[in-house]
Amino acid sequence: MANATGALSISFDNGLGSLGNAWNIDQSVHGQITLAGPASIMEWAVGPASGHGYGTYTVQAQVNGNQPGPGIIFWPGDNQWPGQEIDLLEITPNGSGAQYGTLHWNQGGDAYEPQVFWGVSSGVPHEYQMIWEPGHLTMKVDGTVTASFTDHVPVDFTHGGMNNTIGFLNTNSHTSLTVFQVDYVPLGSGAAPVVAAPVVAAPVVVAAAVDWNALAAQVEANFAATGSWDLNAPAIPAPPVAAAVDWNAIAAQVEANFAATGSWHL
Ligand SMILES: [Ca+2]
Repeated sequence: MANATGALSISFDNGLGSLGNAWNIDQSVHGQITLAGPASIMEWAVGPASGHGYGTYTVQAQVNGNQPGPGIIFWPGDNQWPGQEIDLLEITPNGSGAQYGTLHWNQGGDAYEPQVFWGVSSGVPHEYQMIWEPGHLTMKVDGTVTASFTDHVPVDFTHGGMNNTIGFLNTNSHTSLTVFQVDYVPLGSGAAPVVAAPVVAAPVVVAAAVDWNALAAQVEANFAATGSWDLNAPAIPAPPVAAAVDWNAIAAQVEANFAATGSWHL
């Protein structure tokens, strides 16, 4: 649970912590949760202060399968989409099982930048980490930087923008996601005093809850319409900014970039 400094630690030894918006979660194994088939769990997103801001998010998790379905999702605190969605894990649709991260923003519609986590395999546990700082979003898997974003990085609530809530999703009967541990440490905590994030009262009404069933249906409808598995791109019309992702082209681009620069970033 969150402590006075705003840090968060959920071991699943004593329930679901702040992940109060849960649906179809398997808690049969002590100390972990599994999303098998359609399932979702997230913190309540009821306003821009919901969730957390700048800092380090660490998730111990394992995905099984090589199709789109599992997701580590940081949902916009205000529950509005298109918007400030950040995905720390999804699986590409090309059958390779490649994992990737995505930064979304609203630019008259959904716009997004995906980055492939090259060489990260499903079927084994990994430590997924996101470091959200002013102007820079970094993703790591098992301590290695796998994605780095410097454009369209959102501003957190404390600094005049919006927070994101922690969530996990699975939309595919051929995939699963098991989460062992979730930790969040605010930026600068332990080094300098930080401004405590405003406390949002627990909602009594469930009206603002994300309709994950609708999201899952939207994903499939969107794929049928656009050929893109992007989680939340509107099915009709196609996003005005973001075109369907050509994963083969991205992979080629990544390799070319690495050959040219020694960096795996796009
Ligand atoms: Ca645990």
